[in-house]
Parts: sequence; C-alpha cells; structure tokens
Amino acid sequence: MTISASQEPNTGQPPATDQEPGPASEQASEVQRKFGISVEDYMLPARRQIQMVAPDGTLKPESEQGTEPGHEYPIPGDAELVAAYERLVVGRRVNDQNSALVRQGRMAVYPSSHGQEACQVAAAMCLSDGDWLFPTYRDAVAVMAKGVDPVQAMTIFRGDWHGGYDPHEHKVGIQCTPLTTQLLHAVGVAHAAKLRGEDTVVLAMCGDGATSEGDFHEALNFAAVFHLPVIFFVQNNKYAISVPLSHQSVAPSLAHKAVGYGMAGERVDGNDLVALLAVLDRAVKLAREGSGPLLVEAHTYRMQAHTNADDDTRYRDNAEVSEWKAKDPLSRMDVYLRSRGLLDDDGAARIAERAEAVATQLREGLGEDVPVEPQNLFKYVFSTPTPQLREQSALLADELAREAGAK
Ligand SMILES: Cc1ncc(C[n+]2csc(CCOP(=O)(O)OP(=O)(O)O)c2C)c(N)n1
Ligand SMILES: [Mg+2]
Repeated sequence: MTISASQEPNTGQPPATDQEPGPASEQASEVQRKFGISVEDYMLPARRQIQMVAPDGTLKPESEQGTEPGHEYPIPGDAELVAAYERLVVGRRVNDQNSALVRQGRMAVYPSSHGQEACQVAAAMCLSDGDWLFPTYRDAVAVMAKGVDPVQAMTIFRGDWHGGYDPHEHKVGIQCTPLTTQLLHAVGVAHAAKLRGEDTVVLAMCGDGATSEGDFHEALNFAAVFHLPVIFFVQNNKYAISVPLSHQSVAPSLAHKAVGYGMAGERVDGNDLVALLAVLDRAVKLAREGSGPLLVEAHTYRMQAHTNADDDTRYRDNAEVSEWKAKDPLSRMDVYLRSRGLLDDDGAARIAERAEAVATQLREGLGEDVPVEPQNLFKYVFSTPTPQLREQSALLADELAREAGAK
C-alpha cells in the first residue's frame, strides 16, 4: 500500500486539499481503506503512550494499553520475548562492565544506556538481517544486539581507533557522536535502497536533545517527501546532558512532530520491552510494505550520568532517579515472563551465565594494551588528504621524531 503525500517530490504544483484529487487525497483514502481512520488520526500518535506491561510486571488490560483504532498492537510471540529478555540481561551486564572498565582506565569514555536497555534491544530485534541500523554514541548495546561482536562494538570507546567494526558486514552504521548526522546517513541509505528496488528498512536512533538539531528536520522532511522506509527512533531519556526536555521542546510530545512532516508518529513506554517490540515490529512492517517513514518516541530515562565526564547530581535530584528505578525494564520483564511461565530460576541462571561470559570477553578484549600508530589519525578520513591534514601530519611526524631523539 502507499501512504504518501507525494511520490514525486517537488512537482511545482500547489498542495492538494482534501477536496481536490491528488496525492494527499489518495493518501487519505489508502489510510481509510487500510485502518478505517482519517490520515490525521493515522499520523497523530495515539492519545496515550503504548504500554502493555505495567512497571510491576503485570499485563495491562487491553483497554488500558493506550491502543486506538488504527493504532493496534498485538503482543509479540513467546520466542521473541524470551530472546529479547536474554539480550536485555546481557545489555545491562555490558553497560555495568563498561562503566567499570572506564574507572579502570581501560576505556576512555562510555555513554551508558543503563535503564534504556529495552529500547536498545527492541531497536535491533525489530530489524531483519538485510536492514540497516544507525546508532548514536549511546547505542552500543543495540549495535551488539544486531550481531556485532561485543569487543568490536566497544573499541570506539577505547579511543585508539576510528571504529571497531565494518558497517557493511552487519549493516550497522558507526556510532555517531556529532548529534543527528546518523539520521542523514540513514535517509541516504534508504533512498539508495529504494532506487535499487531493494526492500531494506532503515532504523535510525537519536535522543530527545538531538531533535533540536537542523539535521533532524532535514532528515525527516527528506524521508517523508521521498517516501522512504525509515523508522526514526527517538529515545526520550529526558535530558540532553544537563538540559531537560522542557528546555528543548514544548510540543505535546516528540512523536507529534511527525505529522508536521507528513509521517506517522507513535509514543511508547521505553522501559516496556513488550510494548517496544510490538510498536517497532509494526513500524518495520508498515515501512517495508511501502507506507513511508515513521517516528517512534520511546519514554525512558538515563539512569546514570551522561558519561563518566558528567556529574548528574548538579542538575537532577535523587528522588527523580529513584522514581525511574521503580520502572526498570529488567525487573518488569522478569516478573512478566515468569507470570507467563516463560522464565524460571534455571532459565534466568543460564542467561546470567551468558551475560557473565560477555562481560569476561569485554574485560579480556579491552584489557590489552594496543600498539597505536599516531599517523593513523590522518589516514582513512579522506581518500585524498586535505592540505591542512598533510600539514598537521608533517607537524606530528616532526614532533614524534624530536621526542624519539630526546630519549
Ligand atoms: C552537533 C553536536 N552538537 C553538540 C554536541 C555535544 N553533545 C554531545 S551529547 C549532547 C546531548 C545529546 O542529548 P540527547 O540527544 O538527548 O541524547 P542522550 O545523550 O540523552 O542519549 C550534546 C549537546 C554534539 N556531540 N554534536
Ligand atoms: Mg537525551
């Protein structure tokens, strides 16, 4: 099906109104036929966030899950839930191991996703092997969950190399530190895939703060106008370093931004792995069917400081952090799966062992001192180095030679 305001961008024609025949009315009738709702109701998020499992691990009655006509989400299958839970437990262990490696000087920096692991796992699991993931610096657990070797996924945080994995091998972009650049990369890959006639879906991650960047607007607008199969997955963890969301946006929600671009938006409890999988699985299905881009906003919370270089006690109080501790994605999923008979003590122990094995792999892999070649700073950036880089490279060579001579 086609849900798009325009297949051919920039036609030079005046915009269609709902009285006139044209792309917008075609879109409206497609939405009406498929979901039985108006195009505005399709694009606007449901009135409440989608939440299936309450923080105490109990399944919410269907009438209280936030679903509405045209915004309906079946509970994911048992095998998917159990596989997701394992990745959740591994993700938490990895976050905490990495924070310890930073304190030991084995990693330069680690932006932990402690508390956001459900978003990380769901972002990777909703995709098929041929689909692309574009992560940020905070999404190392999602990178691993998409199949990248844990040590390779963390190498970038050791600071001795540009990145530890080949993006093409796993279809995972390099974790971007410049905010929101990855959204443009994602849109470019989706556009290329569409031109080639491939059925690739691209999921691009960003934070709440990143939605204030110009690149965010450009990426969403381009994806909507060119009707590209991209999921923009915003992890709203309430802060951009020390800046709270209220200083970034006064929109009713970040998901409401979607309708302004002509795409569908939804918000979901970002600490409820069941709801996340349900919402993202459906978003990927719609994107693959040709419904165009979607924006999913996940409500979550960064439980730890922005990075090890940040002191979060200077801008938020303990009561707020404690409030979110009670909404932890792990304990919620643990209780829920046990109540469904999908997890018991033996199963939990086996998963904990696997998580410990990954932590050991990280300690061993990142514990080694790697010989570094300072001139590599200038290689692999441009195929033909700029005059400035050549000059800086020569300065470095000179400095290194003088240092060696002084020894
Ligand atoms: C273009 C750009 N501007 C500023 C920064 C500095 N910076 C790094 S992280 C960050 C906050 C981002 O917050 P958010 O998007 O909410 O992501 P979170 O860290 O909460 O996951 C800022 C401003 C940057 N990395 N890139
Ligand atoms: Mg944030």
